[in-house]
Amino acid sequence: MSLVGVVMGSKSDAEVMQPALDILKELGIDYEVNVISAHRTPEKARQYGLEARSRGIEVIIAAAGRAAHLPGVLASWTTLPIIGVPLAGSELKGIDALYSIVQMPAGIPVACMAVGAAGAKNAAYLAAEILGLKYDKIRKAYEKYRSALQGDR
Ligand code: RP5
Repeated sequence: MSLVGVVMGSKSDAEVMQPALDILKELGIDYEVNVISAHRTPEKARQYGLEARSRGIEVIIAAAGRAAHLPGVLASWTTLPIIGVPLAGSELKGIDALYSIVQMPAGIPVACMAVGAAGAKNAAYLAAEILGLKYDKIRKAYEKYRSALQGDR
């Protein structure tokens, strides 16, 4: 059963989000991937948010570019933690998506990562930290990764 739901606003977001999937796999975290647009397929976004918890999802990573309302819209339909990843690719190079995600009005939180690939990677690591509170296996896999960093540089 998938613990992490990775949602992206467009198929065109898949390449930059691949590192997140690679990291989740390396850490032994089951995940699912869906392309859902908050503006093109709003009903799908609503259903996803409403049903995610009952399907066993515990953390949602939501990535989008431009006026990136997907993380906030999903957050409006669920109380699961939402990790937003702002993506570049527009004329504004991700500043638009960054501001859209990081500037959620008070009351409905969305965690905002860095723009692009770094954000995709950190979204997976943050998901591991959250899930590690409950799952020892995930915490240990994540701690192993963190320990290995100490010999890197
Ligand atoms: C957002 O608009 C998506 O997340 C994507 O980053 C961007 C462009 O999407 P496409 O027009 O390439 O499908 O909704």
